[in-house]
Amino acid sequence: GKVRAPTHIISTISDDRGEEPTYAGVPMSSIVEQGLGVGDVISLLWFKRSLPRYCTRFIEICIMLCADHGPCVSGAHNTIVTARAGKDLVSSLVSGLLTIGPRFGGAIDDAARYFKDAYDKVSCNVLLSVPEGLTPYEFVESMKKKGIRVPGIGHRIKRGDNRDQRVELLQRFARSNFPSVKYMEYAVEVETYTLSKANNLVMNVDGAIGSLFLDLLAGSGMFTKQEIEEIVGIGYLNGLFVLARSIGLIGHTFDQKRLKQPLYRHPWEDVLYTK
Ligand code: Q5B
Repeated sequence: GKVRAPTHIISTISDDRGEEPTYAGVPMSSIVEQGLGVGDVISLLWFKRSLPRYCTRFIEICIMLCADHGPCVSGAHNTIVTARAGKDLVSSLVSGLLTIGPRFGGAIDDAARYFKDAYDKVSCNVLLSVPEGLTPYEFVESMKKKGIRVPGIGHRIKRGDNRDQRVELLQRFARSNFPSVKYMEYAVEVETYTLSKANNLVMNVDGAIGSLFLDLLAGSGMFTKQEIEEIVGIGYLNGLFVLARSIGLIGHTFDQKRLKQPLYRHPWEDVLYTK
């Protein structure tokens, strides 16, 4: 018989060899004819399955809400400076994307990891009737002892009395559409405790997405426990912020070019020169 030459790449998410491309086995025509959206495409290409409508809608809401947050945040600032240095679209975009990380936008995966770990410990202890569960108070204090900031908590401009509307929108959607919001409720309890310590320690958009995605994974019935561990372990969820914010960063690049903005130079007066 025929002998297959050894392959150097294994790919399981898409196929372009047939008459039309497929995403996780679903032909492009079917995606278009069924009126599916970008949330469905993300479900197919990232999670390799079709998810229920409320899940794909949630993914789309995350993308829309995180698309931009003004010119002053790290990512937009870098993109603007790069575009004003005369660089092309891709350079301006990636210079902004490179700021996404543990402090800015890239705390979603860690928020999911820590909230999952802490909540699962609590529920496990409750089930086993073990008296010492990891309460939100103990979780926050244990993080403090380790010198780790709670991912998904804290914001530069949002406060207890000026909450992030994006967080509220996501939570409202989940409360009305998700079968269970146990991880989100746990994160809210964590926030209640952190807010009692300082007014800037609100739940931020990373914390809201991280905790709610745990609820989506656990409550939809579409993922096994092992798959959830893998998704959280590999770290899929920062991808939502990266994808979303790319929309805004591209917009900032075009804005600077359209406005014919000159080379940026930071003013001397705003630098503390010291020995
Ligand atoms: N403290 C976000 O800090 C920020 C604490 C904490 C315990 C915490 C900080 C943080 C975790 C990472 C995270 C996502 C760096 C943020 C985003 C997208 C965005 C951005 C936008 C968009 C802000 C003052 C005191 C200190 C700290 C303590 C602060 N955070 N303690 N756990 N999590 N969060 N990132 O304002 O005793 O004085 O030493 O790292 O979730 O990125 O719009 O801007 O859409 O673009 O710099 O929304 O919270 O506060 O450093 O002056 O800290 O609070 O230890 O205590 P700040 P600092 P002490 S959403």
